[in-house]
Amino acid sequence: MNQRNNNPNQTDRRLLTVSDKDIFVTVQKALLVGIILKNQTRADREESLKELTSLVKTAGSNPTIVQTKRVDRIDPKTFIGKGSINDLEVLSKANDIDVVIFDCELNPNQQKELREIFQCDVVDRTGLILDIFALHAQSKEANLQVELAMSVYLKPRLAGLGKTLNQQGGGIGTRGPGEAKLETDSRLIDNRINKLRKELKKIERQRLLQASSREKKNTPLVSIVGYTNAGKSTLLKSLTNSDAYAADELFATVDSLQRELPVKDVQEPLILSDTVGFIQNLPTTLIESFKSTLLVATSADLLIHVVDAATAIPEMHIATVREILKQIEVSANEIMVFNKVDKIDRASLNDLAERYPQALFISSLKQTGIDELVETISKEIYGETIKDSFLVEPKNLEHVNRFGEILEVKNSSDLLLIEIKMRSKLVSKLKDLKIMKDPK
Ligand SMILES: Nc1nc2c(ncn2[C@@H]2O[C@H](COP(=O)(O)OP(=O)(O)OP(=O)(O)O)[C@@H](O)[C@H]2O)c(=O)[nH]1
Ligand SMILES: [Mg+2]
Repeated sequence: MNQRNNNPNQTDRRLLTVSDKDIFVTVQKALLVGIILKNQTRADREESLKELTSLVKTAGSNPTIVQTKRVDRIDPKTFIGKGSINDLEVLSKANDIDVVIFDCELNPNQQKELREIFQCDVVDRTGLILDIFALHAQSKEANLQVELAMSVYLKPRLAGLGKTLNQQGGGIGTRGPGEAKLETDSRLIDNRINKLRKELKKIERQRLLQASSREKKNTPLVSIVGYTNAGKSTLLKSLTNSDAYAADELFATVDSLQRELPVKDVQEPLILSDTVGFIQNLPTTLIESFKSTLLVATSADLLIHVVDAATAIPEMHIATVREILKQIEVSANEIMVFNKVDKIDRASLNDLAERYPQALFISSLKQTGIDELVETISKEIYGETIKDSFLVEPKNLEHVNRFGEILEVKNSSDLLLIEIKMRSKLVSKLKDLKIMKDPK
């Protein structure tokens, strides 16, 4: 079963940061700092705060206070500027905050400066996302990839963390995936990064070999992609009756999982894969490290782009996913699928249908729209089901079976005349076998 252990002590073990004080608290009190940039709409702001809150909860901390700060110009020392920092410092002290989390990428110097100001741990968006990936990594491949991404992130920050690491033996970004402790010796971290890169290169080569053997066998690969929490794993489960892990957490899946999907009127199933979700400002170190896992998307013949129909900002989710797909050079066609339609009213559904006329609308949870989706995938890959007649040499009859259902066989001089029900895009494969269309 691909089910996570529900270790009751998990929150005690997995704190965002580790300090003397943390030993006595079960769930850390976090001060969340949302960042308002120029040109952001209200919906953008609200959704990104909701997203930050979910990230913090998924990481196992308690979002005790949520604040937003407007940033018109990035302050080189503190990112948000002195005035805003003073307000937050007061709040942090008054509420006995354990960790301050900024919804932006802080450079190592800013992070060091802010730690000194707040006198507690300061985490940025990248650190937070890496922490969740470390918490959720299951396979050896995902563990190596997360460790690589974390080591690259940690390397320039070691100087700022030095004292904390020596005194307390840990800190944000120092707890690797699983039970592994990250290398925190600045002299050794480069060796570890090189070793991880080599191991991952090996895995990538194996994956490329698998992809080319799949191509040789003509087995199509359909990859489910989309924003995190859109319902990708639930869709894979519902399409293939499999045991994928789905949960109301961000980045519940950080591996890739492949299952067979049978197709009507085609003998061989195609391969359907689920993989890691995307998010706004996904750390580039993660994208680079996850190259081998993301091969399921880069080598796919077709993408199913799952969008949460209930989000207030589908455009942003769609644009984010497309941008990342472009970055990792995915070129396959996509079927856009709005999921969770059971959560929205008819007016919102009509509105989405008008704005996205090519999209399909489903509920993976309530199993609505699933048959239509399977048929759309089948048509995209194999074409429509047709009935046609061909002239076949008797010795080739057994090959024909692989491409469709033979309805009738008649003798025609020294050839056989067959009537077959099959998918239209497979007809060219029959021609490759020199099986000729009946001229009549
Ligand atoms: N109401 C409703 N909830 C759904 C539907 N599909 C998925 N969900 C819920 O949405 C949450 C996320 O589902 P997942 O399948 O884990 O989403 P995912 O896209 O795989 O997420 P990550 O792996 O975290 O990126 C879970 O709580 C699901 O039960 C749906 O059609 N309707
Ligand atoms: Mg998932």
